[in-house]
Amino acid sequence: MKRLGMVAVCAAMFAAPAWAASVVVTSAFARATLPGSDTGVVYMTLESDTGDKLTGASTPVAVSAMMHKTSMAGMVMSMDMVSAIDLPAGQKVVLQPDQLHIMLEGLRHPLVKGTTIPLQLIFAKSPAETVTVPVAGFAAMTPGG
Ligand SMILES: [Cu+2]
Repeated sequence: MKRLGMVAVCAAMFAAPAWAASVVVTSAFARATLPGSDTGVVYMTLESDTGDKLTGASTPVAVSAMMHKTSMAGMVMSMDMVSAIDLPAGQKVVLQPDQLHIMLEGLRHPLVKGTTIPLQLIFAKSPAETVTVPVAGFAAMTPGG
């Protein structure tokens, strides 16, 4: 009996890192699109206990979902594609207006305030996660905006 107990404990210990490796996603929201626009944007807060990278995203509602970083060069605002977003262990990484964001291009339908869209996030180490992203106002700065 005692030996069986030990086996169970070891199995639990080996299983633990798989749970710890998942990335916690909070405060996700998309902005409602304006008439005629087929481009959307998604923001969220990501936190990994162990350190990870966001390496990609996809959604059935758009042809592509890419990671962008907005930067200012003088008075000119530009967006650069980033291949990955680093998630340092235990640190909250915030994707927010005028900074990092996920750009949805080729929307298959408008994003309407009060609805939700599914977004799959792909990580370097953690298993992919699908989050349900609420659509907020077209100029929202927060999920409730
Ligand atoms: Cu962008």
